Amino acid sequence: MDNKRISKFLSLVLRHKPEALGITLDRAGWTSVDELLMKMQQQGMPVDLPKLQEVVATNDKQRFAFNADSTLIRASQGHSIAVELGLQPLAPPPVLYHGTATQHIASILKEGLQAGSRQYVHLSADITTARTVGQRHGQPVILQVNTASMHTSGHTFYQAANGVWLTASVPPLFLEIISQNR
Ligand code: HQG
Repeated sequence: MDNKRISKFLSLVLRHKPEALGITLDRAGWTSVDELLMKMQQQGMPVDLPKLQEVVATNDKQRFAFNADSTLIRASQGHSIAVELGLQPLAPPPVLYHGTATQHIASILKEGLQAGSRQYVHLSADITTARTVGQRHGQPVILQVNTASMHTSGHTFYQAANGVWLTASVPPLFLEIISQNR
């Protein structure tokens, strides 16, 4: 099993469907490393601890994290199941970016950015990352989010362990299209 497939499988069970592997996550999203590896081996995915450590360390978006003594693992963001990541509210940089695709724009400009099936709306610190996120959905469109005004208006922001910015929703008032097909 290559690292990318292992990462995709971890995203599935640590963010969305732990029951697919027969594991449970605690309130903060952590699960036992030993149990995860045992259940994966039982289901024909022979991943050992060094391999898991390599996948976590080399993951392109640092999607996963171990606890201090490496007995537990969780996804750093992206959950659709309710977990309390224990993130502290943090003042965002003055602007952040959200990459989406053309087919979502009309709805976004009307309703704002909604978390949908995930816990939070995901925002990027740079345009390049936002474009990559948008490309996953189709022809990318980059929205600039006026996070300074949002923060002043009382919206709460968090930064996940991997640097992704999270907030509950973004009203249309704070959005501006800055790039389409550029
Ligand atoms: C759009 C990946 C219509 C939103 C990425 C997006 C990210 C609306 C899609 C992370 C809308 C949701 C998250 C509205 C938002 N009307 N469409 N009102 N509000 N949308 O995948 O932000 O590789 O749940 O623009 O890199 O694309 O999985 O969110 O197009 O960091 O680690 O609805 O997932 O990371 O799509 O991606 P998603 P996202 P990973």
